[in-house]
Amino acid sequence: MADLPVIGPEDLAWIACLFDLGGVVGAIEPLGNGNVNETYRVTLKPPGIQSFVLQRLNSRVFPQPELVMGNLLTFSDHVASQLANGCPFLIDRRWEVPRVVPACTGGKHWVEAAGGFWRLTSFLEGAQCFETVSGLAHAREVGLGLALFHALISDLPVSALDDTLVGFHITPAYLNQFHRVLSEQEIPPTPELEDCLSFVRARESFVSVLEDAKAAGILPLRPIHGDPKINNVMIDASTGQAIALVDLDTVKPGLVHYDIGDCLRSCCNRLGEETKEWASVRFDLHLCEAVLLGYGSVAGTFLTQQDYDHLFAAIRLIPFELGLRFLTDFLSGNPYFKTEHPRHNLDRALVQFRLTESIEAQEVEIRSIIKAMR
Ligand code: GN1
Ligand code: MG
Repeated sequence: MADLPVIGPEDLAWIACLFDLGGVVGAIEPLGNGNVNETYRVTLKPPGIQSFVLQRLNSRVFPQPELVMGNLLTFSDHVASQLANGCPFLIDRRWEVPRVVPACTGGKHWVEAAGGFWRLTSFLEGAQCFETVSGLAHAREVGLGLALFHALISDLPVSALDDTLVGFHITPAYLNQFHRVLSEQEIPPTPELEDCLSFVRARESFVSVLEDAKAAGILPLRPIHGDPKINNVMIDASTGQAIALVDLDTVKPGLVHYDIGDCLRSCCNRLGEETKEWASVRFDLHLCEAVLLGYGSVAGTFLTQQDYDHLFAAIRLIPFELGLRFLTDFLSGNPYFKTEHPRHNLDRALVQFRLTESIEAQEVEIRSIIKAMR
């Protein structure tokens, strides 16, 4: 990722104090391993009362961060009123939305400080997230959690949300960007890079499958999460139930197919997206079945026949798209995703392409799981 100003612990403490914390800052530690934003957990003194998530939004990725905050507030208000009115799916279930904490001055929910755009939300206590799925029950909860998330915003008009990340999940646009970068760069060829390039070339005609259906009015725009990977689904530590989806920067209009594809590419890869064993990556059908049955147990209320008809395409497309995004970033010198070493994004692309191949090889089985979820 291109350089943003480095922030020290003292800067973090005074930035946190610009928000209405209702207490004194005790500790601030890095949280999670997001590829785009910077995230910290802020704990108050004495510990154990309440903690918060402090984030610096990556303004190179989100050029209009105030619109991201606008979407977040619209989304939170909508879900809060759904919860207050009693949602039939949530009888006997805990469901939460992180609270967006106002800044102390200026009547806003963010601050611009130390060269960055910062916001603070409540940390969900008593809940955990995971980098890989622990088993079938967990997978089912992740699918169910995504469907609850979609159900709670299915009546929020997309016109209420801004497009905060133009081109996000528009695979043909990523392919165009890939071609542009490829024509401008001269990266020394390696067998792995050559494999990736031919992998992409062999699938070019398929990349517009969801966008074509959207343009034809077959698939409707809906409010979506945008990034419902496994570690964004919070699980209650005592019940094992999904209780929230976090990382809400990409809540905006889109296709639920992007979310379903993203959730499955993340959950059904038991080795995780950061594995170095890319040749061993497989798409796990048992986990896929558990996620889709969990999703389908709620989503029957809003999915149409056409939605079901495009699910397999989405499951295949989104890992391919992410591999293409990683590959393009590698070819461009890694300006977008944070990396730990120069070929990190190439390794990540190999994982997603291997997963795509495994999905293609199991098309018949995946289609029959989709049939059974209705
Ligand atoms: C990015 O930053 P993080 O890890 O929450 C990316 C997602 C990718 C994901 C892959 C805004 O999410 O689209 O699926 O990396 N977010 C954005 O791990 O591009
Ligand atoms: Mg994210």
